[in-house]
Amino acid sequence: INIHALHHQTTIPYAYAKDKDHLYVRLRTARDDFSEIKVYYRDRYLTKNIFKIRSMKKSYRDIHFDYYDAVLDLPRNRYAYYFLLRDHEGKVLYMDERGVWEKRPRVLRHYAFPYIAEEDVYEGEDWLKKSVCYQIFPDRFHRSENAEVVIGEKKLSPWGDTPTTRSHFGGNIKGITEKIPYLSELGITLLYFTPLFESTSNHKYNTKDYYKIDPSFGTLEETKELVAKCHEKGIRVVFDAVFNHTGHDFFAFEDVLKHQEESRYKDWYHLDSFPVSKEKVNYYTFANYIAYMPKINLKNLAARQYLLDVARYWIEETGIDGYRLDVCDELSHSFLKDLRKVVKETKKDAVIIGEIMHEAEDFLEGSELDSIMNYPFRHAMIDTFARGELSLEEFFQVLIHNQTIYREEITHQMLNLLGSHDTPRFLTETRGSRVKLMLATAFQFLYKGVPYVYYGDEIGISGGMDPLCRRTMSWDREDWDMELFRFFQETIRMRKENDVLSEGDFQVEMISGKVFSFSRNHNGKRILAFFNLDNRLREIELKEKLTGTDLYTGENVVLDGSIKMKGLSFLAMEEKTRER
Ligand code: ARE
Repeated sequence: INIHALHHQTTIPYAYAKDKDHLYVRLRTARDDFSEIKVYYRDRYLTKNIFKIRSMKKSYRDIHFDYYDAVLDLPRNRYAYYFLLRDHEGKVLYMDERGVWEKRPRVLRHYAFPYIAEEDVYEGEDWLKKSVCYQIFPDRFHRSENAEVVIGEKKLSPWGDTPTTRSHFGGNIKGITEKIPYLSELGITLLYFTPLFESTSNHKYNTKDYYKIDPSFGTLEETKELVAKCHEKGIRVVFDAVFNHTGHDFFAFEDVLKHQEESRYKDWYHLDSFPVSKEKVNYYTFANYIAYMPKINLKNLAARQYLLDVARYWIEETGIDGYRLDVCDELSHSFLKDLRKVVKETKKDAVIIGEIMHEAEDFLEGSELDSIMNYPFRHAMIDTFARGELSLEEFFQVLIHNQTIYREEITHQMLNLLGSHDTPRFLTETRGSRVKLMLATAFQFLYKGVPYVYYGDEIGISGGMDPLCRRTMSWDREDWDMELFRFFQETIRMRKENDVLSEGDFQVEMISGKVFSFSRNHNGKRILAFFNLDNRLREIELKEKLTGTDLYTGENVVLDGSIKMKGLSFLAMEEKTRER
């Protein structure tokens, strides 16, 4: 037994309220060390040592560890508990608040989860985990000629040209509304737009006016119409909120530039010295020295209130379903907690998604965000599906780690993307291999978490780093990779028809060279998927005979003792209930 591997803590993700009547507990051990683990628990005020006992289930496993968990309940939700672990030879260990005991001590000093306060409970957002997300970069999606837009001095580039950092293509809000039938045809259910508020750039991350839709995109009325029509079609909408920085032409920063030390807005920013100057960039900005994006000082209560009002305004005005927060990891936790209150008060089931490219446990405990853009997932997919750099053992190590650092609900709500407006497109990462894109997409949709499609990936648009990943969408079906498009449609349908994919667990079943299989299990239903990432045909022995239905074709599948897979292929099936 590896005692060093044993771990429990009374905080997330090892202990937390699942809902107001249930406590989730987890224990980590070295892989394969134990045959049985039980949790003993009782009301913490009960003086008699009469414990309820629950066997713990092995819910996760990675290269090094097994993770056991159980859900406990007690009438008054005040928990005292300890663990009993039995190894394969029958040897017993105990774990209590003080650590691991090889010999049972006279008194076990139990762990305590003192009380479940209902107002602290995070239950997750059901609609979010069932979503299929689609990201749109508004300047590049569709240009309607019937829109009320003001292009001003800007010269528009011809639709289809290669974008530069400065090009404007004239995509607009009405244009998106006109393409709702397309979005329905594709099947997506959640739309995320990069910023829409007034701003001089094509990407609009330098906000000039948080209360105004950019005139080149359209009007408030057109925006309301877009959201309402999306809702009619069962599509939720999330706006981008840039609360880390403003544009340098935002009124408060302009006031600072004009009145300097006398400006009543000087504390809205982080200024190094006076006079503040855009040339010297003697103030904090987004990243370093990006003069046109001065960073907001969220410690300042007036600045903070301003942004909270903005957040409330757009939900009330348009009915949107939440926000994606730009540079979220540089906003303060205290601001995020306030923001959550405002957002939830305004719309109970609205969500907050953070743009955080790294691990984000602190943000995802339940009092701040509901989800993040899962870039670690993207990196793992590129390293494995596009480049074949990680072994499958390493790949799953990364993915399981990415799940086990969060509480359960969050793992179902992570936005699992293959690319975005800030990264090369996946098809470019595969050097144009559409088969690899299809395999990665299939995996993404069969995996745990919300699948996320970057506009145009579904028709075969490629493109390297920003600005090349921001090409215009094509509306000429002659240009499309129709096979790819139909594949995306089918994959989205498959996801939506199978709740196991949005609710179920994730278990790696087999790894053999470049072939692997995994299962998703929920309420007695089981989906099994096999992938062959090798270019060559591979035949793999199976432990048992498997029968089921192919999720794509609906045909019966019988795997009698082995599975033969063509190079770069996959099979997803719902398994028939096994007779044991
Ligand atoms: C411009 C250039 C880029 C350059 C960037 C930073 O075009 O090539 O990388 O400046 O110097 C918006 C525009 C961009 C523009 C940028 C600045 O869309 O085109 O880029 O403004 O003018 C970090 C942040 C993350 C941020 C990315 C871009 O953590 O928040 O960088 N993403 C958001 C938006 C962007 C937006 C902004 C922020 C600014 O999604 O579109 O940019 O509002 C490591 C780090 C990450 C880092 C990442 C990439 O992984 O750990 O934290 O992300 O590298 O640099």
